[in-house]
Amino acid sequence: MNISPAETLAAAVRGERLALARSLTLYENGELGGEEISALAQPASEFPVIGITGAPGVGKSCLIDHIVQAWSSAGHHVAVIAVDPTSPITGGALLGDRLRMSTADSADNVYFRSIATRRHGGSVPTVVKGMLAILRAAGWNRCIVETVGAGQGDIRVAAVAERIVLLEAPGRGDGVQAEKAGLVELADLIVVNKADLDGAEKTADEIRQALEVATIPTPTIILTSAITGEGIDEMLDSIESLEFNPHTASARTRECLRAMWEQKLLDHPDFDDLLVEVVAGNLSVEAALEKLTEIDEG
Ligand SMILES: Nc1nc2c(ncn2[C@@H]2O[C@H](COP(=O)(O)OP(=O)(O)OP(=O)(O)O)[C@@H](O)[C@H]2O)c(=O)[nH]1
Ligand SMILES: [Mg+2]
Repeated sequence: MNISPAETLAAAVRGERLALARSLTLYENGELGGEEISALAQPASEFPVIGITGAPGVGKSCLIDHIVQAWSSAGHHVAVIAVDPTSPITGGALLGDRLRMSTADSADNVYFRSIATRRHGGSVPTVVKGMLAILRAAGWNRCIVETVGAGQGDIRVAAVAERIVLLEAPGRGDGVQAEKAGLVELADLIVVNKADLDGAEKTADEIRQALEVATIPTPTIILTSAITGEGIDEMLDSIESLEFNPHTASARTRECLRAMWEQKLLDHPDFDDLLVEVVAGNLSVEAALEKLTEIDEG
């Protein structure tokens, strides 16, 4: 009756859905290590992981619902990881997502999972990366990561994806804000949702202008409405043919390296002890950093 984490993972890879849920939880809880995950065979020529990011409420979940429906009816195995910022305030939003996604999740070839950033803090990108590896090894050939695009941490989560779709909506006046957040330079595709509302064209223009000023190669900008269905097919076609872009790839890779570096620092066995020493005044921050980044040549 006692099934080991490794056996559970093996069952997940064989396609057992319950074992998949358990494996993801085991991994989230640190009971399945990075080595086991790295050892998983990843299917070759996989469709890129799509990150969907944008400010709260722009319609990420609604659009993902459309994508999930299209892909699952085309016979793909679609998995969605929703990274939930989970403050007491947005707790309701997660429930909303769950309800909205519930139709999709009941299909055999759709899998929905949310992860709470509250539990993982700075290690969210690493956790999401590991989960994606499990999902892919288990045959989920189309993976989506939904993440709220606001701060630096969110950018790092988005950077875990292999193509990034940045969502905007009219009337938020944050075309420039998104640029400041560094998200625009990661975007392979920009979608202005809520095109059924006034100002969507204006928002698209503002983004174009901001990109021109920043001299960033302008990605395709598409207007959609998750409500009326306008632009959805065009968005689906675009996602289908998102090419590898060296510019966004290097922006993504930079964020991934930063996230991994930070993780490495936090995981250092002496981290807590050094912290105590610095606080006690026995060590400078610089000296602590030097110790943490010393290269082990032994
Ligand atoms: N008018 C209009 N409303 C939309 C559209 N898409 C989504 N909404 C509404 O916008 C609200 C937020 O939609 P969500 O899909 O939950 O947005 P989200 O970006 O996933 O939100 P968070 O996950 O909380 O960041 C909901 O009330 C939707 O009904 C659209 O195209 N037009
Ligand atoms: Mg959402």
